[in-house]
Amino acid sequence: MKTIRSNVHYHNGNEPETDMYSEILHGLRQEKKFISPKYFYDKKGSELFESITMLTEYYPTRTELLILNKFKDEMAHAIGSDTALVEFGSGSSEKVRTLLEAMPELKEYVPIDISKDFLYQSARALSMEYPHLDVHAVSADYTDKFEVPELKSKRKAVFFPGSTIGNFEPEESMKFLKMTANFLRPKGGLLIGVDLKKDHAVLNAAYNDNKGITSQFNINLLNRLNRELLANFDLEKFQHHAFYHAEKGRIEMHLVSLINQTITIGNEKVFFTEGETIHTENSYKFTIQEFQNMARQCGFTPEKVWCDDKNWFSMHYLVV
Ligand code: AVJ
Repeated sequence: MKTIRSNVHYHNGNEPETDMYSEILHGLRQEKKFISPKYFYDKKGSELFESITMLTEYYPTRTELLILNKFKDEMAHAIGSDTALVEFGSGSSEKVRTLLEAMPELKEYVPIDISKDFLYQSARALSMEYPHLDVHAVSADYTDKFEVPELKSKRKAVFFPGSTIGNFEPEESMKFLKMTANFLRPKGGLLIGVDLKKDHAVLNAAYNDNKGITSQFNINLLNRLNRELLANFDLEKFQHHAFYHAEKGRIEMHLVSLINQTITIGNEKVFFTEGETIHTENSYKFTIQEFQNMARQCGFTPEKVWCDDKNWFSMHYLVV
């Protein structure tokens, strides 16, 4: 029998730290109730997000792909050869394919994601399309400490598209950037997608689409809690609310309770007054200067930034 050497390898980067029930209950016990946006992405939530990316009003995904496509050769050149490409939150590894087209000599790709099954399936598919690429799939929460396997390439570049950094609080962004700089040292770069400040009407429309998909995406979170944590939210009694908060430079998403109500979650009760909200997401927007200044404070040197013609979205290449 002939032995076939597979070019996909699986690694455990770290173990999930938090327990969903206690984390969510903790948020709902606060004066201002909140739930982390990471909980949006169950199967249905991931599908709804996919639909959001195709909406006319939701410009970020489409614009980022446009920038990637237009400047992929310059990006590949900035990253350089003999560099391993490490993607944080790789999901289906769809966006990286554009970059891979411009990097035919790339030897190693390291997708990191928290949803293990989906990661392994996507990594295997990709490894079959790129037989000369070593794919090291690492299941980990990349916002925590994690291990990656020993790599052959001289340096690493982290690919972090999607403006996911917008979901982090300013201090979390700083911590994340510092951790990433440490991960890349002694030498390496970060290619990151960052959504930009712009006309408030454009921002507001992107999170209040006509078809109500973003509303469904927000409300699906309650559906998930009902199913996975044995809660009894009445989905009709909460309403999607999203707006741009100019002073804070962020889109806020909330679920507004339409009446006074008590909900049960596991064995616990949570009371809502009419009009009270669960804050479910912040999506920070930056100017190019703001983002570069923050990155500098965390040990990066901005090397290059690419934008679309309207300056709605940016992709930065920063080095350590
Ligand atoms: C995936 C965090 C980039 O903030 O635009 C889309 C999530 N929320 N519509 C964003 C989201 C509502 C999205 N990110």
